[in-house]
Amino acid sequence: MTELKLYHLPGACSRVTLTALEQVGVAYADELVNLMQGQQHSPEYRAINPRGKIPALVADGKLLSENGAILWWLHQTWPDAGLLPKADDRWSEAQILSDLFWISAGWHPAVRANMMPIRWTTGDPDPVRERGKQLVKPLFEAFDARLAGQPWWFGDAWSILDVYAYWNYTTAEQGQYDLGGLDHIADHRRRVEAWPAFQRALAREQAALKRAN
Ligand SMILES: N[C@@H](CCC(=O)N[C@@H](CS)C(=O)NCC(=O)O)C(=O)O
Repeated sequence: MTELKLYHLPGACSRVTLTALEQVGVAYADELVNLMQGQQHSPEYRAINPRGKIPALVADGKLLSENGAILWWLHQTWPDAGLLPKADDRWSEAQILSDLFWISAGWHPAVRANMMPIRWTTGDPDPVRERGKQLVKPLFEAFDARLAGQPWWFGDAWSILDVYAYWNYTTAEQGQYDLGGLDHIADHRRRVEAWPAFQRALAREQAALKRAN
């Protein structure tokens, strides 16, 4: 059995990976990395993940970082967990990867400009936040339109990309992005929040917080 440990923080993008682990149903340990206190820069954490980011998954003592890579590895290792659709051929597999890259390398950084504008300027963060809002607007509108005809990212079946999309739009919302009028996203939000693995991930986050305090 692979020994797994996830480094994460409640509410951070590691919530997606945490939900994936819950969906897989495998045993894993977890440890909170307090980003607010700069723990990601500590020599102890850099020894675990030299990139200084969460999530970081340590599997049998070996590091795997980047949400997309962790999700892909979990999916490949436990293909029946339903994290992503099963591909019939190389082309469909590449299409799934394309969506995974898009959500983690396209949306995710755009949302960060919205949520943490101070990271992108040494001056006034307000124009950066405004620009962030402009950048994410078409992405959220396109997702809302996609959801008009289907409940989940890939159609009728839940996938971990639904949780990633949820993280993107709720994080933008925390960065003052108004999701008003995006009714399909509002419905999607309720569906994701009711998803059992997501609820277990939230409980796991709370447990980690309690241990850390
Ligand atoms: N591309 C990375 C981004 C990870 C990332 O930016 N994580 C944030 C938390 S959501 C982080 O560790 N921030 C700490 C920092 O940048 O100092 C991934 O998808 O895993």
